[in-house]
Amino acid sequence: MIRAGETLLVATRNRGKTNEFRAAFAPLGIEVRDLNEAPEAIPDIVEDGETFADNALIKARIVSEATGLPTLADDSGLCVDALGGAPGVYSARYAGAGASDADNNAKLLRELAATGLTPPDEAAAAGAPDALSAARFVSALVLYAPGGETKTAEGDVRGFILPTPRGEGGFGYDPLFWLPNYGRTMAELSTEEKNAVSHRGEALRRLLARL
Ligand code: ITT
Repeated sequence: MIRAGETLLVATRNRGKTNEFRAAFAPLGIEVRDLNEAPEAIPDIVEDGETFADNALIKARIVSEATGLPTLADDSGLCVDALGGAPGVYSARYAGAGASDADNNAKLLRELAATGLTPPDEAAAAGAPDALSAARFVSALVLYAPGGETKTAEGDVRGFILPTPRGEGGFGYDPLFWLPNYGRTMAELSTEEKNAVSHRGEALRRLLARL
């Protein structure tokens, strides 16, 4: 569906995701372009699916049909144990439509404080005694080819939510998401390190194995 020397369109306006896809596809000789650079008119995309996979398919199909190009879409989010899996598919708009990453992170810390829960024992055992909850990042990927052929894959990574942000890299909730195996937050990793451990990196390796 996509070969070395070709350009892959990624159905995202999130430059953080684009950076990660660019780093992952460069060694394969595949250039990545996103919707911020798409000259074609792309219809409004309403992400009203109930699952990450539903929303990834919505994005990939709309953009592929509008452009006639094979299109990769990611739908992803953070599922926090102490919040019953929230914000989940609402991660991008947790603090409201148009919320910034800082707004979403602040809301996450407010909601966790409101639970009144004590830090989980597993966090202390993992080396983060002040962590507020265990959590999981999830990514669903859909590669949609003109004509309707699709390949799909999911990935996830477990970690803990810290009470204060750390690191300048990545995007979204990365500064609050601490990885026991690295002893660092996702925002303290390089793009290559993040791709090696992240939900999106895992989903992408699984997707490439299915091509
Ligand atoms: P597109 O729909 O244009 O791709 P988006 O940011 O709105 O961009 P999603 O609907 O998939 O994408 O929402 C994903 C949100 O989940 C994202 O905005 C972050 O808040 C969070 N998220 C997902 N992956 C993340 C990651 O690797 N690091 C930090 N936060 C992440």
